[in-house]
Amino acid sequence: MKLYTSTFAPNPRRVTMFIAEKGITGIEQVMIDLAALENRSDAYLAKNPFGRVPALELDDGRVLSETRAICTYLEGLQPQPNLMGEDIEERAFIEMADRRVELHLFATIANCVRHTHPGLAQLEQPQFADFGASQGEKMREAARWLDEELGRHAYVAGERFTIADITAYCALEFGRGLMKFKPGAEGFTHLQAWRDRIAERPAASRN
Ligand SMILES: N[C@@H](CCC(=O)N[C@@H](CS)C(=O)NCC(=O)O)C(=O)O
Repeated sequence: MKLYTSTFAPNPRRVTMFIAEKGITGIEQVMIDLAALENRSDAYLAKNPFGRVPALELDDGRVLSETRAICTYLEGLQPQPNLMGEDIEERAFIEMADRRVELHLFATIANCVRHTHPGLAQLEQPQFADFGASQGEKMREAARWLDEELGRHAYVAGERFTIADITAYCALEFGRGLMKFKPGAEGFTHLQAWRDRIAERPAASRN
């Protein structure tokens, strides 16, 4: 299998962190240079018509895109350590947490960066600076929600590490780099403590 990925991009990082947590080996990584718009080349668009990374090319040539779908596939290939839920009930609650994080935290950080950062201008046209700024405010609402959640339990979806922690961590790291968002500095102490704990996991280092 081949994973089409890109340095510093948060969605590919979700997959590489998922792979590292599971200890999966043998997936070749193919770097797509977003700055050079390699993702908009005909060759890459033939693999993923939306021109986004990550994408996982299976050994039979089919290409799977969408981060969560790739993780679902990898979880099925190598079920342990389990990151997406052991039974239907746990799977549903982890999916709820993961989707909430993706839709309310990850997406608002991505939109804020894509619409306000000059470095993203060639990927996001047109950029709407006001929309980007308002997404930054909505991100703080999601951060407040997550901070409260993490005051009640140790991990995003409950008492154990799951895919929802990976999604939240990769979102916050992207926000830390490009929005200079530091949860602790804005009063989100549970979120900061959780982030610092996750950062110590070997899989959290760039892989
Ligand atoms: N919904 C997709 C989003 C993937 C995505 O937006 N990837 C970004 C990098 S983090 C990308 O490829 N950007 C290139 C572009 O905007 O042209 C997923 O879950 O994988």
